[in-house]
Amino acid sequence: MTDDIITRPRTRAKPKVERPKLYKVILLNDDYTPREFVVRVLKAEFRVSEDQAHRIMITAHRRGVCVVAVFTRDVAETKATRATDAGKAAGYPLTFTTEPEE
Ligand code: TYC
Repeated sequence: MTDDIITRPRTRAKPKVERPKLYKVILLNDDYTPREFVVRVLKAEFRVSEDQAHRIMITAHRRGVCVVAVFTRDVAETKATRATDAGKAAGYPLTFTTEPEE
């Protein structure tokens, strides 16, 4: 009876799951947007704490740019656009860009 055991050939393909490429959202410094406004936009769009938003804002202010967070491409682009539009709607040149991670 043991001779009748049929074993399935192990031919199942190894599932190939690609890790999606991640994109950085980058905050650019400018001379006009008030600091508190930058902090407010960071909190609203990126759901960071007051403390974290302040750190990100100050880093961009001092160094010219700061990486806010990384997301999949669609999410990064949507958030960067929404955050930039929030500044534009208030009359500020606040700018967020995206860039693929190395
Ligand atoms: N530099 C601006 C000011 O002095 C504040 C600011 C910080 C603006 C960071 C943009 O990404 C920015 N009012």
